[in-house]
Amino acid sequence: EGVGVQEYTGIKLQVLMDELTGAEHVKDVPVGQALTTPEFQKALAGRNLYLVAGTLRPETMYGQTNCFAGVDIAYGIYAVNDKEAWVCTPRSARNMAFQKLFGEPGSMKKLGEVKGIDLVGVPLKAPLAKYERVYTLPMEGVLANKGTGVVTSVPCDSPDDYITLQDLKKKAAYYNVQPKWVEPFADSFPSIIRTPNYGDRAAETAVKKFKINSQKDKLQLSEAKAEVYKEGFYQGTVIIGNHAGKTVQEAKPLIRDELIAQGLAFPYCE
Ligand code: A2H
Repeated sequence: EGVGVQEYTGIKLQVLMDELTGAEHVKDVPVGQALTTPEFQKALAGRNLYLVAGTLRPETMYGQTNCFAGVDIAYGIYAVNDKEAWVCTPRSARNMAFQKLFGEPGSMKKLGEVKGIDLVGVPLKAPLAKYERVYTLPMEGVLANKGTGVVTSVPCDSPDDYITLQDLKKKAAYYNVQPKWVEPFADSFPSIIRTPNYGDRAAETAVKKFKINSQKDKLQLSEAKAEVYKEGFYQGTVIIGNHAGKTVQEAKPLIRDELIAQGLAFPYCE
């Protein structure tokens, strides 16, 4: 671990609460039950609920296809103000409290708890994503002690996200994951960044180049990640959205600032 401060962007993915109880959902696969209990709804008191994902690549948010949670991770649900509550690890919530994200420095109000497994299938509205709704899916590699413990998935530019989504597409019924939570997204995701050596789908190119077959190929994955990161950051051009044509280095702070100004994201450090 380096000594520097890691500057994340917290991305707010809004839980589509109305849909959790709606007919749209598969009745024999109950979803988000911990979030629909009368007790929790009472504590939530009409606030909008968000899964907050920590990312280092805010400029890729156009390419979000889903959100990842760790099935065994214990998340807390914290009031931000009267209008919002956030789902994240207790560790990150403490950091957020000291970064004054919940009002007075250090102040925190916990409304409830939820295990990652209970978030699988929860529908979300992801900022800048082309899809009206994306779903929460399980990922083995989510670390409880990094970021918020919630990872937003960009298969176009993250080898981890790409291979996990492909794994889930192959493995039907893994943690009750439904095909409709995965299939519409796994191959038809949009391209965000053009690179000279890895094309417009850098993560997919790298996964093939390094012969990665599943999430278990950890060594090749870390090489692929490093390559894609370098390629995108130093040589990438954004090809979507209102900063299309700018280099990644130019566009990144602009897109980040816009997301923050629109209340769709926040700065988070650790
Ligand atoms: B990145 P660093 Cl497009 N567990 O966001 C595992 N991974 C986590 C995490 C956790 N608790 N919290 C965040 N991350 C991921 C986008 C992205 C990311 C792209 C490409 C590369 C990339 C979309 N996922 O990261 O160890 C998040 O994924 C490559 C490293 O603090 C976050 O940024 O450097 C990144 O890891 C933070 O990793």
